Amino acid sequence: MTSPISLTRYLVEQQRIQSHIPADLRLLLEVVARACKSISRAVNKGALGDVLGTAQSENVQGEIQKKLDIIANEVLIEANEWGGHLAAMASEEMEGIYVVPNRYPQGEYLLLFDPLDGSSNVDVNVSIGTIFSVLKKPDASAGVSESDFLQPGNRQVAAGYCVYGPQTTLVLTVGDGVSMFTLDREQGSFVLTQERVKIPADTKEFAINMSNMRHWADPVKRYVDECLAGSTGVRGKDFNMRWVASMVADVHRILTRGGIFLYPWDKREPGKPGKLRLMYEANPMSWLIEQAGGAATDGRQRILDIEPTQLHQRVSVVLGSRNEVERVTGYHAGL
Ligand code: AHM
Ligand code: MG
Repeated sequence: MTSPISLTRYLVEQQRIQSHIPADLRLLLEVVARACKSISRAVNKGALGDVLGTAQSENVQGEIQKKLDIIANEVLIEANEWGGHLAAMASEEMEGIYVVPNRYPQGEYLLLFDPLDGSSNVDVNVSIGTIFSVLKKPDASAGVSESDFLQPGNRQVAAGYCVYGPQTTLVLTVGDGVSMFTLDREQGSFVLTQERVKIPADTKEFAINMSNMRHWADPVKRYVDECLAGSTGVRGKDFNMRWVASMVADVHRILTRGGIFLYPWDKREPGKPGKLRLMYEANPMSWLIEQAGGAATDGRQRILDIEPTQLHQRVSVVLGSRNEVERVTGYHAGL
């Protein structure tokens, strides 16, 4: 019988045997995973832990924060600031970057996160998650600034998420495929439960918030209309629809059984490229999807090639099974 492989062992092997990651990055990922365990505990307590409901504050995007948004943000900052592997952090819930305080050594990595994605689902006990992305400081000079974070997603050195659902699952890439780890609560450790995750190129399942249909641009409307027409339409097959309203849960389903996820630009706020954030949501998820053989675009170009100009930049997102994403991207190009 082979013994289960813990996240720690997996990362040591990635470092030592495969030479995929340096020691500092391994430590960083271990600390992020530890923080996710803590967040998972808080999420699990629910009403017993006085963690449900809204806080009396708004984040930089003008969204009302949930208590758990703030708790998760603090857990991630406190866990990561002292280890010596990071120069700074950026979060969906903080206006500016968080530079590692002088009392701790500064490392060469930059950590970005959405501490609790899908937090509108917290109070109704539906899956939510933490999304993270790791970049390297572009140069070895002392000090760190916001502009150091403005690197395209193709420069990420690690990315992942932890979904807090019926199981707590950590999903990770360091550029060598996608691996999944399930939290063993008795042991208190993440255990490798799937390696080399692969998304089928074709699918019969799409995910989009249909209530926005009247606001969509024509290529998106055309794609969804064709899915809805089912076996009697041009696609010649029936489609199923799912929308959890937690990107982590929707992406996790797509990594597990395929599908396409769209959060497109729409006419409600024409000046805004989309709802989701490039640096905390779209980039890490796009890299995971590509590493599993899928594709991710903003409807026109590969998300990972977008040169960011702002930390909290928004973007349209089309990701998942390759052939479907290419179809939607083709419709935007007028094909
Ligand atoms: P959040 O980071 O503030 O939770 O917002 C992001 C979430 C995604 O997880 C999800 O895909 C989307 O917002 C749902 O949006 P909507 O409520 O418009 O369907
Ligand atoms: Mg989010």
